[in-house]
Amino acid sequence: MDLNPYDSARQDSARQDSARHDTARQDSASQGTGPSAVPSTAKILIAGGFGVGKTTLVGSVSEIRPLRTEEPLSDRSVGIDDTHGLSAKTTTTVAMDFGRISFSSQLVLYLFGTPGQERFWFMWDDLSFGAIGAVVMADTRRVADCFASIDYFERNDIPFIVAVNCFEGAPRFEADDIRIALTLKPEIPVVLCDARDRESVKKVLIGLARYVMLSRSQATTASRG
Ligand SMILES: Nc1nc2c(ncn2[C@@H]2O[C@H](COP(=O)(O)OP(=O)(O)OP(=O)(O)O)[C@@H](O)[C@H]2O)c(=O)[nH]1
Ligand SMILES: [Mg+2]
Repeated sequence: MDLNPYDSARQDSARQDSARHDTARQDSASQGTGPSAVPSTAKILIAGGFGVGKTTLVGSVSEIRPLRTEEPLSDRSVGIDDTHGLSAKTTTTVAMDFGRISFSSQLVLYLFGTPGQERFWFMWDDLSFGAIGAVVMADTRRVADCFASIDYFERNDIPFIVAVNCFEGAPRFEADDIRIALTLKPEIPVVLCDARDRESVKKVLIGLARYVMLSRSQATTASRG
């Protein structure tokens, strides 16, 4: 496991951010397109219960080699970590995942995958610092596992969408049925995805970006009275 991965990821991302902004400024200067061509960067959290596919999602969409902090599931986790339906799962995230994706030159998302197990939840406040929004992943075989993430983002006023990771053999439901099962507000998007598929994950992230922009513009309108 990398030592202090959060710090190193922050330093890496700050360095990359700075380099990218410089490049973008040079590009926009050379094209004469002005400061509006500088890409916006945003931090996104990928959350959800144990083994729902957070690390897989970050890895399948990241354009850089993702930072992972995986440790083997040992005998000590028997009876604690429910691996039902996850026979291929041999490791678990103990700190975070980190990846990056650019949508054209205008929007760069930094993806922070959270650890799924309760014993690592003390890190969530640090991980969520500065995040503009979150994807809460759900597995229909264990829907209740995402309640803790939903509660956390509702409590902290962080906009989120729900992405159902469609494992083979898991029951299929319509997005509306899942929204009801999770007692979500009607405006919160629920999307079905395959965490292993880059295009599918990109649609999830675009859905979140749209929802965050909509939430912000509604909040601005409301505050103007
Ligand atoms: N069949 C199938 N397997 C998947 C899918 N997504 C993830 N997996 C597998 O499911 C297991 C769990 O995936 P992870 O990405 O490690 O889950 P996680 O949410 O990061 O797990 P923790 O960090 O331990 O909470 C792995 O063995 C993946 O290969 C999927 O969409 N379909
Ligand atoms: Mg993980």
